[in-house]
Amino acid sequence: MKQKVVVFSQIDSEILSLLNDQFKVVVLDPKQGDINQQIRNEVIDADAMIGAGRVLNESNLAPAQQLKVISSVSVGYDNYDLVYLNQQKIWLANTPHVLTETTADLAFTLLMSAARKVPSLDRWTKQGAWKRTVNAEQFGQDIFGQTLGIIGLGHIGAAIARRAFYGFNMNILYHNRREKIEVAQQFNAQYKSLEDLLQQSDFVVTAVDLNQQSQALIRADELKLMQKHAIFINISRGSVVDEQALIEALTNRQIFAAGLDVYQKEPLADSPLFQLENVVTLPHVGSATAETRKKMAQLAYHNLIDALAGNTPKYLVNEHFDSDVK
Ligand code: 8YV
Repeated sequence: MKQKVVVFSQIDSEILSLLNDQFKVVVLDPKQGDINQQIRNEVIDADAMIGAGRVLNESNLAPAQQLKVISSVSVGYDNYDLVYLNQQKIWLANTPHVLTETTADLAFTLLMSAARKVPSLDRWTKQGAWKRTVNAEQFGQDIFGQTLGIIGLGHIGAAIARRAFYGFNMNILYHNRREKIEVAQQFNAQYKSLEDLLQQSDFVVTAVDLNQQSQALIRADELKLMQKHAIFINISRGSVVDEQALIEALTNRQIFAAGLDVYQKEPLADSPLFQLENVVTLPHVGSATAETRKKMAQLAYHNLIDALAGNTPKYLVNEHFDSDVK
C-alpha cells in the first residue's frame, strides 16, 4: 500500500506531481473549512507531511498513528512544537542555505526602501505631488559608509554583512549568542552587546531565529536606545520585536523608519502600521522568488523522500533521537 503524504500549504506543482506519482497525496485547502480540523482528520493515517506556514503541535497532530516526518518548506521552525515532535519521535526537516542570499537581498531591499522612502515617494510621484524640486520632507538617509548593526550573524546575517561591507562600505557591528570570530573577520564586523549595537548603529537588522532567547528581544527600552535617524529592519520573525512598542516608536518619530517583512500575527490585517508613512511593510517574502521557492520545495521533497525510505533527512532539525526508532 502507498504511503500517505499530507500537503498542508501550497507547494510547487512539479514537486506535487512527483509526490502524486509515488504516494497517496492529500492536499489540504483552507477554503474547505477549518484547517486544523482537516489536519486532525488527515493526519490519522499519514506517514509524512510537507508544507509551510502552519502551527503544528499536539492540538492538531495528536491523532497521528504513524507520522514519521514533517518536511517544512522553510528554514525557520518556530511554528512546530519540537518538544512534542521529539516525544512522538516525529522527524522535522527544514530547508536552510538555499534561501540565504535571496533573504539577504530582501533585507537590503527593505533597508534601502526605508532609508530612501521609496514606497512613499513612489506614491507621492504618482499622485502628481511633484510640482517643484523636493524638500526636506522627501529627504532620506545615507546608506553608503554608515554603520549597520546585525542582530544574529548566522548564514543570512553574514550574507547581509557581505552586501553591506563590499557593496556599501558599511561599518558592521553584530550581536549574537556567541561571538562569530571567523565570519566577523571577513567583514571587519565588531561584536557588541545588544545595548551598544542599538546605540551605535544607523541601521539595525534582526536576522535571528525565533526562540526563547530572541522572543521580544526588542521592546520599548531597546528601541529607546536607537538613534533618532536610525532605521530598524526585521526579516526574521515578528515576535522578536514588541510590535506595539515599535508602532509607538515610529509614531513618535523616536526612530526614522522601519522596514518589516514579518509580524507578530500574519497575515497582517488592519494594523496601525498601515497608517504610518515611515514604515515599509512587505508580506513575509524573504525567500519568495520563483527560483528560491523552487529550490526550497525540492529540498523539502528530498528530506521527505529520505525520511520515508528510513534514512535520516539531510536537514534534520531534531537530531537528538535515534534514527532507527522509525
Ligand atoms: C518561508 C521563512 O518560506 O524559511 C523561512 O523560515 O520565513 C520563509 O522563507 C515561509 O515561512 C513560508 O510560509
